[in-house]
Amino acid sequence: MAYPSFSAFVSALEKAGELERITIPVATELEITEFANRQMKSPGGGKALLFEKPTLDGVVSPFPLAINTMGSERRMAMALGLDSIDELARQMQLILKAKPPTSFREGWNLVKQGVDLLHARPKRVKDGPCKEVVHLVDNPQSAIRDPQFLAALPILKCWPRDGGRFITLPNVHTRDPDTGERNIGMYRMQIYDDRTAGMHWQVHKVGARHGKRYYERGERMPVAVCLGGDPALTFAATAPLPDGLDEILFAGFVRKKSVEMVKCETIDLEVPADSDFVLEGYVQPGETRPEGPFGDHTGFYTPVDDYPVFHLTALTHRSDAVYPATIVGIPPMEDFYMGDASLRVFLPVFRMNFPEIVDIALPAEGVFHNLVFVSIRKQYAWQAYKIMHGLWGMGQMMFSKYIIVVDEDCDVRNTSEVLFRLCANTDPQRDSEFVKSPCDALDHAQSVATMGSHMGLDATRKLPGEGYTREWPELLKMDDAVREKVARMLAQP
Ligand SMILES: Cc1cc2nc3c(=O)[nH]c(=O)nc-3n(C[C@H](O)[C@H](O)[C@H](O)COP(=O)(O)O)c2cc1C
Ligand SMILES: [Mn+2]
Repeated sequence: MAYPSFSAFVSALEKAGELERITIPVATELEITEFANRQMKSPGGGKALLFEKPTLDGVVSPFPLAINTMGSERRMAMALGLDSIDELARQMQLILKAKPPTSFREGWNLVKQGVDLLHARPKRVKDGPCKEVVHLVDNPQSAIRDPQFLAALPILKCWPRDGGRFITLPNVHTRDPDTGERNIGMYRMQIYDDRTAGMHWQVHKVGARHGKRYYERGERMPVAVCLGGDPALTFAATAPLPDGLDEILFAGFVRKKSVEMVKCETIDLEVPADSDFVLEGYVQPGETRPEGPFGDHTGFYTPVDDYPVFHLTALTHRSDAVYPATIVGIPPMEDFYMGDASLRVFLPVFRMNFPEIVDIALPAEGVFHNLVFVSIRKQYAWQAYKIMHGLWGMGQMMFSKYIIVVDEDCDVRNTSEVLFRLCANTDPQRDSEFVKSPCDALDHAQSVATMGSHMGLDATRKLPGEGYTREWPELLKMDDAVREKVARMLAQP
């Protein structure tokens, strides 16, 4: 199911009892963070919040602000129009397994897949709700008399030591100047003034790669930033899609409906017509400016660093636009649910490459890249090492600082169970592996930014072929018959 606007999604959350309205004025500086953080830290991710009167210096913004809209398993599934994320994982599995059907059921599934993929193709449209209000930066006859551009938006200052206000849920559209291929990534933006902002695409991300090519060609880079619209688009911008997989196509597939794309007013890019806000502009390759500090998803302030500068040329928006926001910080936060959904959806892709993988989890404490638990059906000696190296070689999994491999009967979503296996099953020297690797740009632990070491730990039971000469002991387990009998006894009044 697709949502025609961000506010339609917000209404759906409210109907489902997943949203609380805050009707009193609340400052965009720190106060909204404190409200939202309390929700994000409550069991299961609390509720989404709709601030009707976000204020900046006591002035109420013309736009309401919604936060924590994807911050629970249920809301994340609702954002993608699903009852459960596993439905989407099953659809991915079907497509990967597509082959000539041998039964009616298989045939039917293939037909359904064909239709779904048809829906995935974006559609070009001439106009759209994102153009209901158009402000051109260089046009003195702009629709409003006293033009306020970025200053009109209820943009958050998230944490006390932040270097300023940051757009925290921006879908940043760029294009590869060589191939014309489009990319959408979520890269936060620090507001410098009413018309310029930082563009925090880290060196390993696709936006940065596109930027480098514009720089090498000596050309100005068009950039469009979309806020809101169908949350499937926001999810697609954050998902670590295989490089070259178009986020718009992926969003269309997820929501079972083509994404309608409309041309920008001042730059040669297309954006989803249902966006709540579109910031059109450009990055002048070579121009950088200090960005940060920012209270980051690592739970620490990431220090000031130089990043490209986004120059606004137009701001267009819906007349009923709702400003989408999130905060990041000490886990668990809203982004945990977004990352977990990505992982579940792409588990079939991992399994296609490594059939022995049973499940993977990124526990909240590891803030995505620091800690990966993976369970495998082990068949041969040192298979755990093959999996570590395989994962370190797959897209953004290259950032995984610690990978712990366990046997298939260990539930990787239960951190306590994994720690038990880790402690019980490893000889630290024998079962660890260090490698050199690119590291997440936000990780402050390495001596030098963006490069350092990773560690893999083999917590599987050791096979005789792995040099283990003793007899591996058996894990305790109660007889099924006794368990069932006691369950029956307990059920009696
Ligand atoms: C809330 C949130 C904020 C993020 N902020 C940034 C950021 O500022 N810079 C960045 O490089 N990645 C950031 N990311 C991660 C990227 O969006 C993610 O790695 C994405 O897959 C990148 O897409 P790409 O592979 O198309 O570049 C953020 C993710 C989330 C969920
Ligand atoms: Mn991408």
